[in-house]
Amino acid sequence: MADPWESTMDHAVAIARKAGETSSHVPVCFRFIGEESVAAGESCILSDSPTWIIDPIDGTTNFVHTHLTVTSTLDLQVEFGVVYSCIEDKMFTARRGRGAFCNGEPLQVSQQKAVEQAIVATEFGSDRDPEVVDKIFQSLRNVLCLPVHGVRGAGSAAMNMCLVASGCVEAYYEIGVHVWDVAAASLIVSEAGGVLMDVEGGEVDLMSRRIIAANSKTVAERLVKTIVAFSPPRDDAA
Ligand code: LIP
Repeated sequence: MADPWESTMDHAVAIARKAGETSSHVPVCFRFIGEESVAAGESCILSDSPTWIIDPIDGTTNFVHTHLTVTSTLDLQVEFGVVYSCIEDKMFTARRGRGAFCNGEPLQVSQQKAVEQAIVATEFGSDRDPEVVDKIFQSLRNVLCLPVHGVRGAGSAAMNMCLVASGCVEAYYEIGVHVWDVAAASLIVSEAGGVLMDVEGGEVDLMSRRIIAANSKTVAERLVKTIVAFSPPRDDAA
């Protein structure tokens, strides 16, 4: 079996070389966006330079409490995405147009489109503002009462999205995530046949901190009608 990590790195190097060729031998400059660098005051703005979007640990609360799932996520301008579930030793990878894999095995989203039969994943996030918490609970109540078959949460945005890609859950939504939580897994979901949507419908914007990842447009659109939308400050706000 091909080593997905090795081919991912080969691809990164190929992109860097190509960028170098087309820029009159100006050295390629990789940029980084990460939870820790942004917390330290660095920019979260995407440019034309190849950019690694990195979250060393997604699911920090799980990690601190020695709970189940902890993931590391990497992404390069959504050309490819890597999510590593270190507790389970599962490496999720995707390259644009080349499919999504878990430990080298192809991933496919669930074919279940009846929302009443769906498992929906979500998280409570980290914002403890009572007004925000109220909206999160209103959405949760609405989703439960659709009704859906069940609601789950892995404690990691990236892991929830990999569960969508694996066909274990039909959808995941959250308002309050960051670009480094979801960028890599967004490609894994779409390469596994899933769809990404904003919580008010339309195209997802990874800097907007709002996301629906679903197995189908049908399920995503049912969630759009159900979620109480709000807009946290964008990741790329100046
Ligand atoms: C967290 C996510 C979690 C989400 C939080 C937060 P962290 O990331 O994994 O699912 O609810 O909003 O973004 O802080 O563990 O990297």
